[in-house]
Amino acid sequence: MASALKNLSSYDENNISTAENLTFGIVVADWNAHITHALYEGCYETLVKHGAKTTDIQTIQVPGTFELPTGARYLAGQKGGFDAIICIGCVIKGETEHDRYINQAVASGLVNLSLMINKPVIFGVLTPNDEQQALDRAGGKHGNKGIEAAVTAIRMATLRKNLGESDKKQIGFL
Ligand code: DLZ
Repeated sequence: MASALKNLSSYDENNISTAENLTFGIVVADWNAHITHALYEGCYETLVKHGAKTTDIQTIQVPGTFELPTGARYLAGQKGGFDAIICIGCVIKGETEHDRYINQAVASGLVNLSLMINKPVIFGVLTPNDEQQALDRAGGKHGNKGIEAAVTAIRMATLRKNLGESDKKQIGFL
């Protein structure tokens, strides 16, 4: 298995731009809260560690992963918006195919929102086959996916700023 020997959250801490002047919205799903809250802690700590001000981070909670795109849309519509929005959830495979429907809908919803608002919307969603796989990726042997989500948000928000992408509203968009 590709992830067998790899801590998925390893990254070069000295090669990340500062998050000092960036703003972040975080949406956390409450389903599987013991997992998602661990992911959130990893995410939040990483943003702050790289310079984000706690006053520049706004967090909201939604019932389940399926509600992440809607929560992210609400945050995107807040005055001033955010440089990046991070969505955190965990859908554990069960007896039925609910996980496929939720995961596909959420992945599409988040990428569509990102393209619509021209800002990064990060998919910090675990899609494990069982709870152990989730625990392994929420502070366990494969690291913490929340850390990866934070690093991705910083990188993408910085890239966007460096390319001079406009915050101006466009007709039909937010
Ligand atoms: C209904 C449901 C199920 C069965 N499993 C999960 C899950 O593993 N992880 C998760 O985040 N949410 C789950 N949900 C709830 C849905 O995301 C959603 O909140 C409800 O279907 C209501 O729209």
